[in-house]
Amino acid sequence: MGAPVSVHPVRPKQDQAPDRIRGPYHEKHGGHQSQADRRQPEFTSTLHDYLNRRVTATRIEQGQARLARHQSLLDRLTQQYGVPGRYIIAFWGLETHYGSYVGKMSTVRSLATLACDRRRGAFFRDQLIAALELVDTNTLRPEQLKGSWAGALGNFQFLPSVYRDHAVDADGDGRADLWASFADAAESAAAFLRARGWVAGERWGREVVLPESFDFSLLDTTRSVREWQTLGLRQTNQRALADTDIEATLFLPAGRRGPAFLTYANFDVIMRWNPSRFYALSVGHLADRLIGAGPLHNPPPDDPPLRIEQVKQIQQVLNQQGHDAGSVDGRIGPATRAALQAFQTTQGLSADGYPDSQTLAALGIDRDDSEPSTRNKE
Ligand SMILES: [Ca+2]
Repeated sequence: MGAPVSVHPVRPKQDQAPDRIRGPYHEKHGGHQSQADRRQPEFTSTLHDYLNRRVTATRIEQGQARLARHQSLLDRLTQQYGVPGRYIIAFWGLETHYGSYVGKMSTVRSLATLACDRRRGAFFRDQLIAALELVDTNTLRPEQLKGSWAGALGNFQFLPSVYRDHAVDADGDGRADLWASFADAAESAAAFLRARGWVAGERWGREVVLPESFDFSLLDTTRSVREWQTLGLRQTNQRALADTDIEATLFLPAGRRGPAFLTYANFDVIMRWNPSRFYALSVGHLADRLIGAGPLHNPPPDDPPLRIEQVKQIQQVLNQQGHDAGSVDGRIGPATRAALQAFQTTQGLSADGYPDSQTLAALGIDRDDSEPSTRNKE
């Protein structure tokens, strides 16, 4: 066994995670599985579009109703696993819109096809074996092996190995049924999160505001909340941060014009479910909204998304100029952000590591090319 498997372990580790492995959405759009899997997205997604598609008024409203409906079960899970119910409901809402889209494709067929993939075949072969084990041990009936085109199962879209290792029979009927039994599904999600290190009594993180003049070299660094307070960070209502030694990382996913977040250990636990920081922000923000928090104080700017090809150009130019942006892969991850910061510093620009129009112009990259003709706005 290698590294512990996350619920969606095959997502690229980056901020702008395209939905390449999400079953229900792809099925809805009728994509043939292996084509959908191999298709490279043309555009990166912006935090603005990513959050607006996921943390919608409907999802908040329906989540609040479910949080109330399942309160006693969720209270028990909080006691037992340390994971508050709002997070369980937020994962449920984001994974399958509260059980509305669990997928109907044959898991065996999906995984057998993916097992032939050159890059990730071994991973999906393991998942196929895990799926067959679930039947062999009578955990599942063969006809239950239906889900997304990527083989994810049930209300929380567990991969078969996660189902095998973490599914719980909460209602005591002898089977862990992650479709029909919400108690089983919710307790399994809580058990998975605890197994991946969920810290009871801590939140995922919070939005903060930065002081007027801020040293952007502190981005992506980790220090105690008390130190961040000394450095001038405040709650969005300008109140002081908690006087605590809890370690927090400063994250500016959309540059200085967008929201700033301090993320705590549980943010990393959410990323062990799905290794995308945008996804983790969606879970945390939706969970907050379910208990009455308002929209983000600094909403992310509605910038046009960059083409993957443009990100590659950015990386090439940065590398040519001696700023190490890492491999030219079209993904803006930590190395590219750090290289952008170094470049911005040499240009006298605000070094927030975000490719805004000024930075793109300084890099000699034409922003106008990035405006898609039929941008999908919701
Ligand atoms: Ca059960």
